[in-house]
Amino acid sequence: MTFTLYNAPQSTCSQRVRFVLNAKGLPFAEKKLDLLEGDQLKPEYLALNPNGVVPTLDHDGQIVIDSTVIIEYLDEVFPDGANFTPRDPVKRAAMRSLMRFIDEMPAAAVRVPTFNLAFLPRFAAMSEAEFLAFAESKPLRKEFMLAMGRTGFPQKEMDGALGRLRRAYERMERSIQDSGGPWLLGKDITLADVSVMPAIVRMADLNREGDWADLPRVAKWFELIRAQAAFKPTYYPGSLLTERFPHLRK
Ligand SMILES: N[C@@H](CCC(=O)N[C@@H](CS)C(=O)NCC(=O)O)C(=O)O
Repeated sequence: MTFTLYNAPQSTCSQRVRFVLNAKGLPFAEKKLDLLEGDQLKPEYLALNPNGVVPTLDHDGQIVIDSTVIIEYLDEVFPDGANFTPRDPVKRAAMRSLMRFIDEMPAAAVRVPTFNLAFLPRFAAMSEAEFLAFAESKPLRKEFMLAMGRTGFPQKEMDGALGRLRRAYERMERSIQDSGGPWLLGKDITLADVSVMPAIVRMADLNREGDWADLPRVAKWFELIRAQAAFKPTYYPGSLLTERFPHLRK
């Protein structure tokens, strides 16, 4: 049984999959793509993942794409040991609903500050023609790139993203409270916790931990997930944006 994970150290979607593989003790080879260099848009990669994004998992030659699909797949195929899916169908449905919410809200919103703060200098250094060609070649994110442009998202867009993130922190707080915590759905960690983890780590990395300082359950949740044995190998050196882009350090 072999796993190859096509991913990027700082990619939030990749971090979900690394966490689950590490928690389950499943060894995997990593193929690291440089997303700013466009490795994800090369024909050989697009043949594996036509969306032109990471992560992609190769499990004994079978290709699985999309981080939430991959982590659900891993829990189905390797249910023993660390398991992140509730047995109760009602609870499982609640977990999946939260995962959809997470993909639509915090996971999508976090791209705005990420691109504006970290990646923009790379795009600003391109000529307009180079930038347009790069944006055009993205199967999933062409319009996102064009909306950002080489000068970045306007403040209104940044504020909107931070507002959506804030509503996600509030949803987390309520979910932890209603379920009895300390995890989003109660006493056991689930794939919903794993799904939201990278967005929270990213915002803390961008020096925005204060955004949930008034939400004690989220703060406690963040401490707890960082204390998980799988956390450190997932966030190996080079996984934080501030490590690659020192200008973000405050
Ligand atoms: N829904 C996809 C989204 C994947 C995604 O957006 N990946 C980002 C990194 S976290 C990426 O590869 N971006 C490259 C690009 O925008 O060109 C998943 O969860 O796997």
